[in-house]
Amino acid sequence: MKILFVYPKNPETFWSFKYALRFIFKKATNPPLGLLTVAALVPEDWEKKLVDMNVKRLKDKHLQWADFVFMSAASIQKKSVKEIISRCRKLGIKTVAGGPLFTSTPDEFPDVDHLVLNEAEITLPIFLKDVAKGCPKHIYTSSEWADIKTTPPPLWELIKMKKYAAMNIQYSRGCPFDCDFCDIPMLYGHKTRIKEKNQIIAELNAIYLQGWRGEVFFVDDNFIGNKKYLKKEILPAIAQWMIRRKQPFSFFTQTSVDLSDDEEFMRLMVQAGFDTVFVGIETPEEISLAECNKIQNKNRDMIACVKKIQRFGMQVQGGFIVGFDSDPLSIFDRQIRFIQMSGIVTAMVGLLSVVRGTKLHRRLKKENRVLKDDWGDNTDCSINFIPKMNHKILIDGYKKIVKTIYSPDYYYKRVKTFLEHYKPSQKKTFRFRFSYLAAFLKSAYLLGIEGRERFHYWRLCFWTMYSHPRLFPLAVTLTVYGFHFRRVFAKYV
Ligand code: B12
Ligand code: SF4
Repeated sequence: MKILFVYPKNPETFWSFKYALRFIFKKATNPPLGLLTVAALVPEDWEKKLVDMNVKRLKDKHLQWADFVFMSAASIQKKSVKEIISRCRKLGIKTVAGGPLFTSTPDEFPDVDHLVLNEAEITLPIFLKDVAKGCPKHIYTSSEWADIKTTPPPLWELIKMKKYAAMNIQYSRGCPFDCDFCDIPMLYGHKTRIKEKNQIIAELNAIYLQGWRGEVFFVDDNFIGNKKYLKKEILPAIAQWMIRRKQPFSFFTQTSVDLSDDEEFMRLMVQAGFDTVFVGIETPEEISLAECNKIQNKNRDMIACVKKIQRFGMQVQGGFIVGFDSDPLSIFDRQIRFIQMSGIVTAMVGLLSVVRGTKLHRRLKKENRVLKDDWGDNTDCSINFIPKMNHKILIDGYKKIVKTIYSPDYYYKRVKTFLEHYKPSQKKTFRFRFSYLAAFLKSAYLLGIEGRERFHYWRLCFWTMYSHPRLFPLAVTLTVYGFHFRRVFAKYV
């Protein structure tokens, strides 16, 4: 049997980093870990190929080679998914689809031959048995959660690692919190399910032996959902592995803000090689936090929490939302002030989006306020529900936030605020690579000569070289990120 794994195209968005990737000669941010995991669950003796459409073109000859095309996708890839399905139908090739997009909205894909939903560890073996019997069904679902201690390591050999900016690894699935706008509890459950220490070390080894050096993203929904085993086993084991392998990776992940409450845990993370965390801040407005049930952010000085994490050696990236029913008219200026003061350089500000399977969706559906399904991009200045605030005021306020915080003046000031506060681990040594030099030269030309931010760019470069020379590569990286963010938002504001 021949299986072609296809990962659909991502549009140009905040997280696509499309304009930044060009500086480092990469095609995409991350490989499709879901598909690589599914590939490892398919019988070993079946032939397998993978086309990630963010890296190369999907040709008809690729499709014609296959007996089945296996697709994985998130909502943002819907347009590309529809195109793949119609191409497969025209060519008479059977499609099998799974992953968050299909699990959340299966009814939107009647043309897929086999919808193998929820977690492949549970549903795929049943589908494969039916294929062997010659009677595969249209849809497979499950209400159970997989034990990821038995999940096999991803089939890395199906991709060319050098096309990507970072590799992925997953330690846990699920999140104990219950924010009303988030579909993680529906997709991956409330209980944090974890892998064993040996699995994680084996996965790190596999990535290392495949030749990867550089960033590795722990793609957990909330890395600190189950801290006990991390503290006792996983983080010390990773730290030792990193020493043995001479620090080949740097790690980043997603956590809730209560990370800042546990100093020992932050120290262990930094010792293991973590240097960046993404934190869902959402809003500095207490009543909006209460409205969306983001209890872990309530009644705390979030700027102090962010600064503490930075001081312990981790850059904080943040997610922010406007559009809650409780948001006052002052929310736009408050968000700008918060973001500037916190030194969160990568501030992903989005409009509230109502996603199927969430508590928010159920509430707004009852109130007849849901206009359509969400499409994944919460930065394109449109919304899929009727807001409490006047629609124009909300959209104009949103545009004001992103226009302000990504303007060269505010952006470069924020980078400086962050670098002044950030205390990277002493272990972190800079390894020279030609791609860095090329990226610097490219940035010097595009931002330092052609860009309208040229004055800010050189001022930051000289200031960093003089006062924080170790942070110079990071400063240049952040200038490149800024270039990407400005380009992405330029379409809308
Ligand atoms: C890493 C990640 C990213 C990375 C990289 C994406 C990539 N190429 O991998 C980055 C940071 C770029 C990113 C960005 C975004 N992401 Co994202 N991301 C994730 C995250 C945290 C991990 C993905 C992963 O690797 N999972 C590990 C694998 C093993 O899990 P899995 O993919 O679910 O696969 C399992 C099953 O789904 C199933 N399965 C999957 N595929 C298939 C295929 C077949 C054939 C079968 C049978 C089964 C199957 O079996 C697998 C094993 O159990 C997920 C959350 C999550 N826990 O998965 C969100 C998630 C996928 N992202 C999401 C979103 C919304 C986004 C953004 C749109 C956010 C934004 N507002 O901008 C952007 C889009 C950016 C863009 N590209 O344009 C949503 C998608 C929701 C949905 N219903 O579709 C998720 C689920 C998180 C969430 N709920 O908020 N993301
Ligand atoms: S903490 Fe993050 S992952 Fe967990 S429910 Fe809230 S938004 Fe979702």
